[in-house]
Amino acid sequence: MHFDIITVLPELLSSPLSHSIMQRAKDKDLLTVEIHDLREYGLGKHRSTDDYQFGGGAGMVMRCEPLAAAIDALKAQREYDEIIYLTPDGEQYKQTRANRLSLGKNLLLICGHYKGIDQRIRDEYVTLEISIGDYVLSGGELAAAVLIDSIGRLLPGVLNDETSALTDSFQDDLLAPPIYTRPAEWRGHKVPDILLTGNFPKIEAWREEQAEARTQERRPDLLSKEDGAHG
Ligand code: 6GU
Repeated sequence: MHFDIITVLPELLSSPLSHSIMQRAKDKDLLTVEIHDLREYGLGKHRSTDDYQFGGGAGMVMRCEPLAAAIDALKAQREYDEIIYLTPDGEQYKQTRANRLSLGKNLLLICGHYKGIDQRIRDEYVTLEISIGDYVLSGGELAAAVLIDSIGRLLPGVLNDETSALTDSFQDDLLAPPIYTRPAEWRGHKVPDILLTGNFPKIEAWREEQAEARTQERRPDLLSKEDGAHG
């Protein structure tokens, strides 16, 4: 899968995507990420990419022309499954969306800064708008990294048995159960006996029960979802 990212802060994106699972996905060529500096399409001597808002108001807006030039250049090279704008007023990002996006081939991510991008770019090019939660970030870059990580780890061959996505929280609308490793007793706290029995059907049943209890306790909204696995 290939990601193109348009940003005014390319440095912010390279590091989070260069470790662990993401780096392995890239090394195996299962995931390719190209970061495009919007400044290269900026206007005039100063390569300007933003301007004041029409109608007044605090904060700068990212101009149409540099964004359009960057997007057009990329669209000439690739067919995109989605052109995504990362924005706090977008659709709230969920595992189901990550699952669906992971089936695509090419995604273009547009990171906004300042107050955001001119509405006309959204109208003209953007096919999907995503928010990663109800709080405001200074720009879309960290949100783009969240998308790439959450989608990248779902690509066939990226995870192994040890890191399998099938048992993740949210994958079946349940939070993950508690997990333990050695030692079997630490500061007087024992690992639940069931996990030491080797009785795998019983262990699986216990995990399911724990996952449901934890979800009931912390995220009851997941259990009452109409379209969820638990009705
Ligand atoms: Cl996608 N962008 C920004 N700037 N802030 C956010 C966000 C995105 N999602 C939540 N807050």
